[in-house]
Amino acid sequence: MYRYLPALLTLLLWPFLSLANEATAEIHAIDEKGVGSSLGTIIISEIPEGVRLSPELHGLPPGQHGFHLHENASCEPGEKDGKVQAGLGAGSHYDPDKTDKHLGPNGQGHKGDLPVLSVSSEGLASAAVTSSRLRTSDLKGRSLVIHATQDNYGDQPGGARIACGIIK
Ligand SMILES: [Cu+2]
Ligand SMILES: [Zn+2]
Repeated sequence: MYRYLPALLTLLLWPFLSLANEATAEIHAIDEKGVGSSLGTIIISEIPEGVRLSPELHGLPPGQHGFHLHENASCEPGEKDGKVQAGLGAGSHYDPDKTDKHLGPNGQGHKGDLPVLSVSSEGLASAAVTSSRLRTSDLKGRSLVIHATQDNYGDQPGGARIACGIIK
């Protein structure tokens, strides 16, 4: 009996163990007035290569969008250059190494730089993206932000912030 105990315990504790490595964010439309309606969820799971972000989103503009992990747990508007703008409460791209460089998911800059999010002509995003530079523990208590336009992993991270969710 006792030799089966470790296996039995693992089996019993498995839901808790796997939950510890999972996180979710409910994504909302945002604008300069605040946080709007829900557009769906992104489920984050830890994989051997890093983390996988699996979106189940609707109501987004078709095309490719800059997509990043931002440092703060907020999707509220903020003021910059004397103008109120959507989602500034999320702060900058997650950058624990203080590189101050936006170089994309395979660069050595911001760890929060994710692969672009692809949205279908129907406005749906369902293709998962992965990051090899993050673990689930980096993501909890921060936010995911979707931008209006494409990210060139250089001087154009994607323009205005159009959708955002706090990771729990
Ligand atoms: Cu961003
Ligand atoms: Zn960046």
